[in-house]
Amino acid sequence: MNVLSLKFANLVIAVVLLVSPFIVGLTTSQYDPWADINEDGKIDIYDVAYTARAFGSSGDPGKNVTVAKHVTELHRPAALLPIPPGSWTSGPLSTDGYAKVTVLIWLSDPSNCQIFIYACNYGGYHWLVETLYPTSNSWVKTYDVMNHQIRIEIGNVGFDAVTASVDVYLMA
Ligand SMILES: [Ca+2]
Repeated sequence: MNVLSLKFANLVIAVVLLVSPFIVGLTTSQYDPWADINEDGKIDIYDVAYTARAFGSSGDPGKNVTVAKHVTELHRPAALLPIPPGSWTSGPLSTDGYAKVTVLIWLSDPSNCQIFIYACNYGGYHWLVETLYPTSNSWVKTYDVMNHQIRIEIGNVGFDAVTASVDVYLMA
């Protein structure tokens, strides 16, 4: 066997080893986004080729990470809800596992309303975080999550019903 034949045989063996997992169906393992080098949603030969080109290089393994999908959740305890004279409460809304909570409130007539923001725990205790006297129809504020749950209360000291919308937006 001459040198050319040996080189060809080595090439054939390398190709067979490279493609054999694909031929025998070993590509059904769970998708790992860290192995998806070109971030096209599938692990294939292009990801292997990129790694092969970088073979032998070395350096700092720290990576710059761009988070494309924030973990968020939206609660809407009131959507154009009439609040008669008296008060309305959202009931406790879980904030567990989130870092920030944004409260967005719209009131048809804020002049006779007060907003109370409470932090609550699963033991039934609650703490008044803030009392607000809104001066315009729309009000929004972001808080650091301070306990397991948050509760929003709207007081209406007027003689007529007020329409309210309340959104609670959670972000990890
Ligand atoms: Ca890929």
